[in-house]
Amino acid sequence: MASVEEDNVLLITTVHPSVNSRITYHKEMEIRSLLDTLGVRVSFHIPFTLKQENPNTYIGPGQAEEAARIASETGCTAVVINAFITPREELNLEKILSLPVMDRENVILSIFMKNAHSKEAMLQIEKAQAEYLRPRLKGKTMNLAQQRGGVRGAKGLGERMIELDRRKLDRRINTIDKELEKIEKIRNVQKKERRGSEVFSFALLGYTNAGKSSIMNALTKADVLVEDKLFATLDTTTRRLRLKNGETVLLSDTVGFIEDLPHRLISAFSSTLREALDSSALVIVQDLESPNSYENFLTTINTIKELGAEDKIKLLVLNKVDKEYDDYNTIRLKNYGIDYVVTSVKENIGLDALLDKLEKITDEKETTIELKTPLDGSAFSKIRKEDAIISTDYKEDALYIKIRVKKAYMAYYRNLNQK
Ligand SMILES: Nc1nc2c(ncn2[C@@H]2O[C@H](COP(=O)(O)OP(=O)(O)OP(=O)(O)O)[C@@H](O)[C@H]2O)c(=O)[nH]1
Ligand SMILES: [Mg+2]
Repeated sequence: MASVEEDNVLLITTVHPSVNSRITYHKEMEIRSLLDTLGVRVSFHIPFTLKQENPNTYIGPGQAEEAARIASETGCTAVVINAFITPREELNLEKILSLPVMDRENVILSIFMKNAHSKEAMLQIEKAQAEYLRPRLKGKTMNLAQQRGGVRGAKGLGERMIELDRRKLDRRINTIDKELEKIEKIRNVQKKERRGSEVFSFALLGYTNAGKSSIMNALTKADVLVEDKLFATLDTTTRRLRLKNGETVLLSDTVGFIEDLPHRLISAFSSTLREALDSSALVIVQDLESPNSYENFLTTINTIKELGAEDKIKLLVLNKVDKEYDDYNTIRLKNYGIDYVVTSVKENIGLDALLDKLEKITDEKETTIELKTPLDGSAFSKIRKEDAIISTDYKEDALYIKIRVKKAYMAYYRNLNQK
């Protein structure tokens, strides 16, 4: 079995001539960090300029030949390409290179597989992997598939699935779907119970490695795994958080986003993500440290849109202010139009201000209150014009008025209640 030291990977990145060098550099750093998370060692990197994708080999045939030559000269045992390539392109490249080829989706799937702990996350990732592998089974020789084991983390993908044929894969996907349905049913019951209690809930969302779990731990004393690795968190964890005004809210930490998150994964994890997005408000965490902090933030915003949650109340947390950061990106983040707070979990900066903001958001939330008032209707003049009367009900003992009020005014209205 291959060890980390033996991994000897040729990394191919492709650059469109119009893309600026800062973004190109960031993308290279990101795939390197993804591979680092997998424990894969890159020994050689080729950046190819690519105007247009070749339908047979993704990169140009001449580039594929050049990569084959370099791979053989440097003794590489596998090739990673930082792009989503089709099964056909992959197969053709493997033939030219005589080495297993792993694309960006395979890298991300392998990280998810490595980091999944709960039964649900494991089922979700197994389904995504089975779907990824299904069109790739044809034409793969057993030998090549076994060689995939040469790339760490891809091992599971090659070894566990290869002896399965397509029909068996389909049956497995079916069984997984049923198991996931069962889990979702339980989740829906829990959700209903939570809704009934009208507890305000916040979801921490954002680019991977931004510090979501660190914030969760700092605010709730939860013991969620924090790691300087991408996709450390795959399961949603929810904890109670007591605000300074005494109110208890819920805070959820969940899976991070990345640019070009495989669609298969978004749909495999959609129920987990939806649960988070069902919260009353979204707390978007973005680290300032990344040279592409603004683009990363836009990826989060777009993923939230894709999941249909763009209308939720949002708060932006700009984390890791203790690190060096890019001024231009930071100004753009602050001017985006979402209320923000600047924090450092490491240096304990801004966490108190964050709690204040969360409190303010819960205060803005509207709720329904029923007042018991004197029958003479004198209470009407005391109802603020901003608050909507939903119903009035004259009963023998009192006039009952239902109104929608902001939480912040609950105490004011409670005082109007007839004793
Ligand atoms: N310097 C600095 N490091 C931080 C800060 N907050 C978090 N980190 C570090 O950043 C890394 C990632 O933190 P996590 O809390 O795991 O990030 P996450 O957003 O939950 O990441 P995923 O679950 O992988 O998506 C860890 O090494 C943390 O210790 C901060 O304010 N300053
Ligand atoms: Mg996390």
